[in-house]
Amino acid sequence: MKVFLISHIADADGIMPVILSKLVFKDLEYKLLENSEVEDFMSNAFNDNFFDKYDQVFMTDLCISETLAEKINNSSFKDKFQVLDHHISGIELNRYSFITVIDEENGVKESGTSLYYKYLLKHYPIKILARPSVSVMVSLVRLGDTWEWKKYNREDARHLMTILSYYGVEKFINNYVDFLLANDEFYYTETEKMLIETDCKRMNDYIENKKSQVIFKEIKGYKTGIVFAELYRSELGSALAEFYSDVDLIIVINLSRSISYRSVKDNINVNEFAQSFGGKGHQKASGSPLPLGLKENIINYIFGRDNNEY
Ligand SMILES: [Mn+2]
Repeated sequence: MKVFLISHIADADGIMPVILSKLVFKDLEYKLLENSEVEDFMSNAFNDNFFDKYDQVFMTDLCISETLAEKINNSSFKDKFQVLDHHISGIELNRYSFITVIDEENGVKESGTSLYYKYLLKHYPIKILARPSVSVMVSLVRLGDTWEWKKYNREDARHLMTILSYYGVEKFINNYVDFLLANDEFYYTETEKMLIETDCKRMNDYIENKKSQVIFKEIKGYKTGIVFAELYRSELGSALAEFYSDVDLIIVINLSRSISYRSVKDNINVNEFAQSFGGKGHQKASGSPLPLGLKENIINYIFGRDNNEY
């Protein structure tokens, strides 16, 4: 069986489905994408009949637009396509047989990885999937991605993100495929533990430093705190949202990637806020793409002025 997987490039929750797929399917190809790239990739692939050569196509931790879902629903592609996502912004798409969006079930927050794992256990119940090393790693990814690790004090769940950022995507995948094939129990190696400890200190320093760089601004009636940062986006956003308790939400602008929105307030829905800027996500954590032409505008702003304007 030939399988194609499309998943989210941004974090462990998007990468873990590749690892699980490699354990289950011999003939696998995959594509990791940013949220902003999904629509183009999928419409092109769909229009070019790219998926014809595959028996099954999965999409995890990402979702497609309603327009594309409608098109797929009117084609035979829907019979071999399965979307498994946990971003609440796509919840209405559950009416399509090939789309499953679950944000939370029975009080447990789901993630792309946890939904995919359940799907694989049900449809491809091979032995290795039931190994504690696999199920523990899946639950660590879920705890880390949904921030439930905070509720249960599971710092070790966030460490997977640290390892991912050091290893990079390809090495992370290869490393953990080998690890899960070889080990019944999940653990961090001595080298990884050292890395985690060093990185933790670096992250705390980074966050501490960013606290003084926050720019406060009211946007669409919300009190926001804005910061430019490329590293530790989630932790930074969340730490700043807690630290500056008078702001409604924190905006982290990563000029290399995208914009993140974080809040710790019950009455604030950053998914709605993100949607008004072309983004999406969860109630307390969302993102939106960088506007087109932003980098060019910045360059022009810096270098495009006349001499006497400096
Ligand atoms: Mn996710």
